[in-house]
Amino acid sequence: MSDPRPPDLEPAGGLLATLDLLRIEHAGPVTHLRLNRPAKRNALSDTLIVQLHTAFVNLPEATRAVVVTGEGEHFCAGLDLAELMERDVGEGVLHSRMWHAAFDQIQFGRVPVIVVLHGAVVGGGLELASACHVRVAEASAYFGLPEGQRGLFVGGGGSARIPRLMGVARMTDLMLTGRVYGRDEGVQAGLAQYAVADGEGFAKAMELARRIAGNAPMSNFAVMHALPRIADQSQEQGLFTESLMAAVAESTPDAKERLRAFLEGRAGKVLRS
Ligand code: 1HE
Repeated sequence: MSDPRPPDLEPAGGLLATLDLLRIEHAGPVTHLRLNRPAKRNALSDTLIVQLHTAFVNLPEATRAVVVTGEGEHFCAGLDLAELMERDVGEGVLHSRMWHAAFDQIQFGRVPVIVVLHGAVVGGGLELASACHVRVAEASAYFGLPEGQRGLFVGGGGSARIPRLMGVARMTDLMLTGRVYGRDEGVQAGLAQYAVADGEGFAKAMELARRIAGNAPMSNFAVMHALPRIADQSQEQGLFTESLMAAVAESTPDAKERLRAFLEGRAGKVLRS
């Protein structure tokens, strides 16, 4: 993935700078987090999973959105298969729970996450992508769930998250047959919301992240935390949850100032761009 770097990107300091399998930079309110294990196609080793968890728990206070990318020719080759050989049942459960903790921190963390997908987005790589909120797919991206071929099952939250994007039937097909979706098929199936040319994913993601970072934090929180939970509730319970969340969001000083700005002609209109 080419990377037209915005001039204001600065390397992270402190704890985030010590995470050697990630490269983390800040551009104002946007934090860019890059999987940095290209020699192994960004395969998700235990250390990389722990570092992802650490990074998302320790985002700077000023961060309002995160962009995730992968270094090298592929976004992510999934689970590091070299680490799998000697695990027993108990260790297997704990390993999966470690992935859940890390990916939950992405989906249900403090700020929205935009991910750029290119090359292989397979197995645990697709599980990681599905924990993010907005997915931008470059033309080279392809999607697969080769767990069946490897004698495995998804363990990083994929069975809960991926069917919510593409449906159980499509995921079943990918897992049983080893079918691989190209970028356009993936977008059509709901695996990504934006399709861009090769090399344009980072710029698109930064543009989206800056827009998202400009929203009221409570509105972003509601979208991240209330929306998926309401989707899992009955309509009756969902409507009640919605009322509570709506009242919280609109009562913030931020919301009141934004409404005032619109009514006084100081805020942008909703126009087709
Ligand atoms: C790896 C991994 C990996 C590459 N674990 N080492 N995931 C998979 O079944 C996908 C397996 N990987 C591949 O199919 C291919 O590597 C790719 C299509 C992603 C990339 O192909 P290519 O030709 O660019 O690279 P390569 O030559 O295959 O790999 C380069 C190196 O990365 C090589 O190591 P080297 O030491 O010989 O240089 C590979 O062994 C290594 N590598 N992928 C470990 N995945 C929570 S449950 C989740 C379950 C899953 O994710 S299952 C799916 C696993």
